[in-house]
Amino acid sequence: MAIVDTHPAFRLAEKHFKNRSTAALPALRGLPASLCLPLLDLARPAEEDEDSVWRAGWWSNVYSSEVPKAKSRKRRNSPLVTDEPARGDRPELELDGMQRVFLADGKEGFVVAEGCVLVPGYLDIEQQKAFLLAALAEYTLPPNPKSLDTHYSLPPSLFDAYSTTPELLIAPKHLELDETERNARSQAAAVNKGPRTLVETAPASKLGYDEVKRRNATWTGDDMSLKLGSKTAEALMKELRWANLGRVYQWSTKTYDFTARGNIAFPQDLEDVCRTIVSDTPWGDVYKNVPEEAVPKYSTWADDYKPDTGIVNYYQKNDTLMAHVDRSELDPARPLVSISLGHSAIFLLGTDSREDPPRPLILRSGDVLIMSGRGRQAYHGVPRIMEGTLAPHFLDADGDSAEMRAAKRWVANARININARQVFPPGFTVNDA
Ligand SMILES: O=C(O)CCC(=O)C(=O)O
Repeated sequence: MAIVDTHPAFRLAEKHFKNRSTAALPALRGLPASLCLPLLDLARPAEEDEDSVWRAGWWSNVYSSEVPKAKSRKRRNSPLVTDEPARGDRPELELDGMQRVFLADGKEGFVVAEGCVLVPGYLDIEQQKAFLLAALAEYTLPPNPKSLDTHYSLPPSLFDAYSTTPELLIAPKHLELDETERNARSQAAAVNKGPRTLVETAPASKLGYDEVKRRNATWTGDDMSLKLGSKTAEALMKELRWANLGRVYQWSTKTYDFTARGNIAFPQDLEDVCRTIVSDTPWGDVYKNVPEEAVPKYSTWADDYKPDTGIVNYYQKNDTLMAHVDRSELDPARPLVSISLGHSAIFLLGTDSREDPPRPLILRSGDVLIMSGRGRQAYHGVPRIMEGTLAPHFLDADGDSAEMRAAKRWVANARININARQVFPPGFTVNDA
């Protein structure tokens, strides 16, 4: 009897790119149309030798967990890259039918899905380094919440400790509990242990401000783990998964915190970059082939787009981000601006149904993807951080500050995504008392 695979197409594509169970890297070409659309690598350099994806053997289909070692120069920062792999031929770039747009600053963008524009290499090398440092050293500082806060009593700057005293031992928060509190929490955890309940994920645009605020009132924070041991600053920096910028997002309820507690300033450097790219994008061209009823009111974005929230995702080489839709913002069509730094990644961009095969894109360091309009309802995810693809400007260089050396040490095995959104439409009065 034939075995029928009942996974939706998006899930099958995720499994394909995630797969580490065999010695071969996942194939990037010749993929069946039932699994995904042809892969796009829009930021690849013209010269093969400058292409870190090709250099790392991604077009060879021959996996080498030890990828190319530089012959003449010791690359302390390329642990994912050692012996020369069989590299294979780079395929021709298939851009047939791909709509190009030109930003006001002359940069070229590609409309990769409805309302979604990828601008390859939007950030130059200096901007990439500055955002790398900001993402690690600044965006992780209080009051910005981050994934480790619930569980560890962190020093004021974890990155500073990683940089200067990596062996510093950091204790888990549960050790601060007295006996009574510990017992109460462990009993509550045992009661809550049953099957996980599905969290209501209705879009905020449908729930409305008042309902979200009502839900905020019931939120008691995430549960601290009662089992963790102490870890070094070095180890914890590698366990960091996210930091929250601006308006606070409550992961367990999938809503923003609309109370005063959730009102945190959004970083100015990030706001500037996001506002510039949104105002420079020719939205009339982006939406020229879209049915009128699906075209958002983009004409004011150049003036009134103002990101007020964001997430920094920190990926180690085996980390993935499963298919999801971001729909907790009150206006579901305003742009979400997403910046890639460090190793390249496979990004899957689908439709509003997980049954449709997604489009795989290679996102390289410096690329910026903007999602808007109905494209904001598209499932997307990151099934693979691509081994061996660190851009050379993240390798050690003479003259690097101690902080930059630490940032490069961290990114040697990692990728960062910084994304920004606008929760409140312009003119919306926030009553966050
Ligand atoms: O890492 C990425 O490029 C995407 C991140 C993302 O989809 C998200 O944070 O919602």
